[in-house]
Amino acid sequence: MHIQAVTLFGGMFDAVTGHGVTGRALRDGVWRFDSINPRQFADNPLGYIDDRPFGGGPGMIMMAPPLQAALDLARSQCPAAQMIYLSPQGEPLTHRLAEALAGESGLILLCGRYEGVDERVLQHNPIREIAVGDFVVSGGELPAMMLMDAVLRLLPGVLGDARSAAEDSFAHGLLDCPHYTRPVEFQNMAVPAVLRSGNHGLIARWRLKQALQRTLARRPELLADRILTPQEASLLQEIRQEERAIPLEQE
Ligand code: 9D3
Repeated sequence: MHIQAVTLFGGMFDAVTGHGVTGRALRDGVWRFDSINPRQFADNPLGYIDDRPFGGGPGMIMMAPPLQAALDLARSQCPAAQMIYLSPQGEPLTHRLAEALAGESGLILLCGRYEGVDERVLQHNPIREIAVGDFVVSGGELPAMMLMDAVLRLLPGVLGDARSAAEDSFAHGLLDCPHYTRPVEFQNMAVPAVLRSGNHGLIARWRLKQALQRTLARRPELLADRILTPQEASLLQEIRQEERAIPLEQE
Protein backbone atom coordinates (compact mmCIF):
# COMPACT_ATOMS: atom_id res chain seq x y z
CA MET A 1 0.00 0.00 0.00
CA HIS A 2 1.27 3.48 -0.94
CA ILE A 3 0.30 6.19 1.58
CA GLN A 4 0.93 9.86 0.82
CA ALA A 5 0.24 12.59 3.36
CA VAL A 6 -0.34 16.16 2.23
CA THR A 7 0.81 18.02 5.33
CA LEU A 8 2.69 21.04 6.66
CA PHE A 9 4.29 18.76 9.28
CA GLY A 10 5.75 15.71 7.53
CA GLY A 11 8.08 15.08 10.48
CA MET A 12 5.15 14.16 12.72
CA PHE A 13 4.72 10.97 10.68
CA ASP A 14 7.99 9.60 12.11
CA ALA A 15 5.71 8.34 14.88
CA VAL A 16 4.20 5.75 12.49
CA THR A 17 7.06 5.27 10.02
CA GLY A 18 9.78 4.86 12.65
CA HIS A 19 8.18 2.87 15.45
CA GLY A 20 6.60 -0.46 16.26
CA VAL A 21 4.91 -2.87 13.88
CA THR A 22 4.14 -0.15 11.31
CA GLY A 23 7.81 0.94 11.25
CA ARG A 24 9.00 -2.65 10.77
CA ALA A 25 6.46 -3.26 8.00
CA LEU A 26 7.64 -0.10 6.19
CA ARG A 27 11.24 -1.35 6.32
CA ASP A 28 10.01 -4.76 5.11
CA GLY A 29 8.37 -3.13 2.06
CA VAL A 30 4.78 -3.96 3.05
CA TRP A 31 3.88 -0.29 2.54
CA ARG A 32 5.43 2.95 1.25
CA PHE A 33 5.14 6.47 2.62
CA ASP A 34 5.71 9.98 1.25
CA SER A 35 4.77 13.33 2.68
CA ILE A 36 4.09 16.28 0.39
CA ASN A 37 4.30 19.80 1.84
CA PRO A 38 1.84 22.17 0.14
CA ARG A 39 4.19 25.02 1.10
CA GLN A 40 6.36 24.05 -1.88
CA PHE A 41 3.47 25.22 -4.09
CA ALA A 42 2.95 28.60 -2.38
CA ASP A 43 2.63 31.57 -4.72
CA ASN A 44 4.70 33.82 -2.43
CA PRO A 45 8.37 33.71 -1.36
CA LEU A 46 7.55 33.27 2.34
CA GLY A 47 5.57 30.08 1.67
CA TYR A 48 2.22 31.19 3.08
CA ILE A 49 -0.53 28.78 2.08
CA ASP A 50 -3.26 30.16 4.38
CA ASP A 51 -5.38 33.29 4.16
CA ARG A 52 -8.23 35.04 5.97
CA PRO A 53 -11.77 33.64 5.59
CA PHE A 54 -14.19 35.41 3.25
CA GLY A 55 -17.07 36.63 5.38
CA GLY A 56 -14.82 37.33 8.33
CA GLY A 57 -14.27 35.46 11.54
CA PRO A 58 -11.35 34.10 13.50
CA GLY A 59 -8.57 31.89 12.19
CA MET A 60 -7.13 31.17 8.79
CA ILE A 61 -8.14 28.89 5.90
CA MET A 62 -5.79 26.74 3.81
CA MET A 63 -5.83 28.06 0.23
CA ALA A 64 -7.09 25.85 -2.61
CA PRO A 65 -4.32 26.28 -5.25
CA PRO A 66 -1.30 24.98 -3.26
CA LEU A 67 -3.42 22.13 -1.81
CA GLN A 68 -4.63 21.18 -5.29
CA ALA A 69 -1.06 21.17 -6.62
CA ALA A 70 -0.02 18.87 -3.76
CA LEU A 71 -3.00 16.54 -4.33
CA ASP A 72 -2.27 16.46 -8.08
CA LEU A 73 1.36 15.47 -7.39
CA ALA A 74 0.19 12.71 -5.05
CA ARG A 75 -2.38 11.48 -7.56
CA SER A 76 0.25 11.43 -10.34
CA GLN A 77 2.34 9.07 -8.19
CA CYS A 78 -0.58 6.77 -7.35
CA PRO A 79 -3.54 7.33 -9.74
CA ALA A 80 -5.72 4.65 -8.08
CA ALA A 81 -5.33 6.01 -4.54
CA GLN A 82 -8.35 6.88 -2.40
CA MET A 83 -8.26 10.53 -1.29
CA ILE A 84 -9.19 11.26 2.32
CA TYR A 85 -9.58 14.56 4.13
CA LEU A 86 -9.21 14.18 7.89
CA SER A 87 -11.84 16.57 9.21
CA PRO A 88 -13.97 17.10 12.32
CA GLN A 89 -16.98 17.09 9.93
CA GLY A 90 -16.14 13.63 8.54
CA GLU A 91 -17.79 10.25 8.96
CA PRO A 92 -16.56 8.42 12.08
CA LEU A 93 -13.51 6.19 11.72
CA THR A 94 -14.57 2.66 12.66
CA HIS A 95 -12.95 -0.75 12.43
CA ARG A 96 -15.32 -1.50 9.54
CA LEU A 97 -14.09 1.58 7.64
CA ALA A 98 -10.44 0.67 8.37
CA GLU A 99 -11.12 -2.79 6.89
CA ALA A 100 -12.57 -1.23 3.75
CA LEU A 101 -9.59 1.13 3.38
CA ALA A 102 -7.16 -1.78 3.85
CA GLY A 103 -8.38 -3.02 0.46
CA GLU A 104 -7.15 0.12 -1.33
CA SER A 105 -3.83 0.14 -3.21
CA GLY A 106 -3.09 3.70 -2.06
CA LEU A 107 -4.31 6.45 0.25
CA ILE A 108 -3.79 10.21 -0.09
CA LEU A 109 -4.34 11.78 3.32
CA LEU A 110 -5.04 15.52 3.32
CA CYS A 111 -4.21 16.97 6.75
CA GLY A 112 -5.74 20.32 7.60
CA ARG A 113 -4.35 22.96 9.95
CA TYR A 114 -5.86 26.27 11.07
CA GLU A 115 -9.67 26.31 10.61
CA GLY A 116 -9.59 23.90 7.67
CA VAL A 117 -9.34 23.91 3.88
CA ASP A 118 -11.15 25.97 1.22
CA GLU A 119 -14.40 24.06 0.55
CA ARG A 120 -13.76 24.05 -3.21
CA VAL A 121 -10.88 21.58 -2.73
CA LEU A 122 -13.44 19.10 -1.37
CA GLN A 123 -15.86 19.81 -4.21
CA HIS A 124 -13.23 19.46 -6.95
CA ASN A 125 -11.72 16.15 -5.81
CA PRO A 126 -13.27 12.72 -5.23
CA ILE A 127 -12.48 12.78 -1.52
CA ARG A 128 -13.80 11.00 1.57
CA GLU A 129 -14.08 13.04 4.79
CA ILE A 130 -13.19 11.09 7.94
CA ALA A 131 -13.15 12.09 11.64
CA VAL A 132 -11.58 10.17 14.52
CA GLY A 133 -14.03 11.07 17.29
CA ASP A 134 -16.16 13.76 18.88
CA PHE A 135 -13.29 15.77 20.32
CA VAL A 136 -11.13 18.58 18.95
CA VAL A 137 -7.47 18.21 18.04
CA SER A 138 -5.23 20.83 16.43
CA GLY A 139 -4.87 19.38 12.96
CA GLY A 140 -5.32 16.37 10.71
CA GLU A 141 -1.91 14.76 11.25
CA LEU A 142 -2.66 12.79 14.43
CA PRO A 143 -6.03 11.62 13.03
CA ALA A 144 -4.24 10.60 9.79
CA MET A 145 -1.74 8.56 11.80
CA MET A 146 -4.54 6.89 13.76
CA LEU A 147 -6.17 5.95 10.48
CA MET A 148 -2.87 4.70 9.06
CA ASP A 149 -2.16 2.55 12.11
CA ALA A 150 -5.68 1.11 12.13
CA VAL A 151 -5.44 0.26 8.40
CA LEU A 152 -1.83 -0.94 8.27
CA ARG A 153 -2.20 -3.48 11.07
CA LEU A 154 -4.82 -5.21 8.91
CA LEU A 155 -2.35 -5.76 6.04
CA PRO A 156 -0.72 -9.19 5.78
CA GLY A 157 2.84 -9.03 7.14
CA VAL A 158 2.29 -6.14 9.60
CA LEU A 159 1.31 -8.07 12.73
CA GLY A 160 3.61 -10.94 13.67
CA ASP A 161 0.82 -13.13 14.96
CA ALA A 162 -1.89 -13.67 12.35
CA ARG A 163 -4.46 -14.23 15.10
CA SER A 164 -3.95 -10.82 16.72
CA ALA A 165 -5.85 -8.72 14.17
CA ALA A 166 -8.74 -11.19 13.94
CA GLU A 167 -9.13 -11.46 17.72
CA ASP A 168 -9.07 -7.69 18.25
CA SER A 169 -11.75 -5.95 20.22
CA PHE A 170 -14.20 -4.44 17.69
CA ALA A 171 -13.20 -7.07 15.12
CA HIS A 172 -15.80 -9.23 16.90
CA GLY A 173 -17.82 -6.24 18.11
CA LEU A 174 -17.23 -6.65 21.85
CA LEU A 175 -14.82 -5.00 24.28
CA ASP A 176 -11.87 -7.13 25.33
CA CYS A 177 -11.80 -9.29 28.47
CA PRO A 178 -9.29 -8.60 31.30
CA HIS A 179 -5.78 -10.01 30.94
CA TYR A 180 -3.29 -11.26 33.54
CA THR A 181 0.32 -12.41 33.62
CA ARG A 182 2.86 -13.19 36.35
CA PRO A 183 3.02 -12.76 39.27
CA VAL A 184 0.04 -14.80 40.46
CA GLU A 185 -0.47 -12.32 43.32
CA PHE A 186 -0.10 -8.51 43.16
CA GLN A 187 -1.18 -6.07 45.92
CA ASN A 188 -3.18 -8.85 47.55
CA MET A 189 -5.05 -9.52 44.27
CA ALA A 190 -4.88 -13.02 42.82
CA VAL A 191 -5.25 -13.99 39.17
CA PRO A 192 -8.77 -15.45 38.66
CA ALA A 193 -8.47 -19.16 39.39
CA VAL A 194 -10.26 -20.21 36.20
CA LEU A 195 -7.38 -18.82 34.09
CA ARG A 196 -4.98 -21.19 35.89
CA SER A 197 -7.32 -24.19 35.75
CA GLY A 198 -6.10 -25.49 32.41
CA ASN A 199 -9.74 -26.00 31.36
CA HIS A 200 -9.81 -24.24 28.00
CA GLY A 201 -13.55 -24.58 27.55
CA LEU A 202 -14.17 -22.88 30.90
CA ILE A 203 -11.52 -20.23 30.16
CA ALA A 204 -13.12 -19.33 26.82
CA ARG A 205 -16.54 -19.13 28.49
CA TRP A 206 -15.16 -16.87 31.31
CA ARG A 207 -13.46 -14.56 28.81
CA LEU A 208 -16.57 -14.23 26.66
CA LYS A 209 -18.69 -13.52 29.73
CA GLN A 210 -16.24 -10.84 30.92
CA ALA A 211 -16.25 -9.27 27.44
CA LEU A 212 -20.06 -9.21 27.41
CA GLN A 213 -20.19 -7.81 30.97
CA ARG A 214 -17.80 -4.97 30.15
CA THR A 215 -19.50 -4.17 26.89
CA LEU A 216 -22.89 -4.02 28.62
CA ALA A 217 -21.49 -1.72 31.34
CA ARG A 218 -19.33 0.58 29.24
CA ARG A 219 -20.62 0.49 25.65
CA PRO A 220 -24.19 -0.90 25.68
CA GLU A 221 -24.80 0.55 22.20
CA LEU A 222 -22.33 -1.99 20.79
CA LEU A 223 -24.59 -4.83 21.95
CA ALA A 224 -27.79 -3.19 20.72
CA ASP A 225 -27.58 -4.03 17.00
CA ARG A 226 -25.37 -7.09 17.29
CA ILE A 227 -26.59 -10.58 16.46
CA LEU A 228 -25.77 -12.76 19.49
CA THR A 229 -24.67 -16.37 19.25
CA PRO A 230 -26.71 -18.77 21.43
CA GLN A 231 -23.79 -18.92 23.93
CA GLU A 232 -23.58 -15.11 24.07
CA ALA A 233 -27.34 -14.84 24.60
CA SER A 234 -27.31 -17.30 27.50
CA LEU A 235 -24.25 -15.65 29.10
CA LEU A 236 -25.93 -12.27 28.79
CA GLN A 237 -29.03 -13.69 30.51
CA GLU A 238 -26.77 -15.01 33.28
CA ILE A 239 -25.20 -11.53 33.63
CA ARG A 240 -28.59 -9.83 33.89
CA GLN A 241 -29.73 -12.34 36.54
CA GLU A 242 -26.57 -11.68 38.58
CA GLU A 243 -27.18 -7.93 38.20
CA ARG A 244 -30.60 -8.35 39.78
CA ALA A 245 -29.22 -10.62 42.51
CA ILE A 246 -26.55 -8.23 43.80
CA PRO A 247 -28.82 -5.57 45.43
CA LEU A 248 -30.68 -8.34 47.29
CA GLU A 249 -27.40 -9.75 48.64
CA GLN A 250 -26.41 -6.32 49.92
CA GLU A 251 -29.62 -5.80 51.93
C1 9D3 B 1 -14.56 26.26 15.39
C2 9D3 B 1 -14.90 24.97 14.82
N1 9D3 B 1 -13.86 23.93 14.89
C3 9D3 B 1 -14.35 22.79 14.08
C4 9D3 B 1 -14.93 21.72 14.94
C5 9D3 B 1 -12.57 24.42 14.39
C6 9D3 B 1 -11.57 23.36 14.15
C7 9D3 B 1 -11.11 22.55 15.17
C8 9D3 B 1 -10.12 21.61 14.94
C9 9D3 B 1 -11.06 23.20 12.89
C10 9D3 B 1 -10.06 22.26 12.65
C11 9D3 B 1 -9.60 21.47 13.68
C12 9D3 B 1 -8.53 20.50 13.44
N2 9D3 B 1 -9.03 19.11 13.53
C13 9D3 B 1 -8.81 18.23 12.57
O1 9D3 B 1 -8.18 18.56 11.59
C14 9D3 B 1 -9.39 16.90 12.66
C15 9D3 B 1 -10.19 16.27 13.66
C16 9D3 B 1 -10.66 16.72 14.94
O2 9D3 B 1 -10.39 17.83 15.43
N3 9D3 B 1 -11.45 15.87 15.65
C17 9D3 B 1 -11.79 14.62 15.22
N4 9D3 B 1 -11.37 14.16 14.05
C18 9D3 B 1 -10.57 14.99 13.30
S1 9D3 B 1 -9.96 14.58 11.80
C19 9D3 B 1 -9.21 16.04 11.60
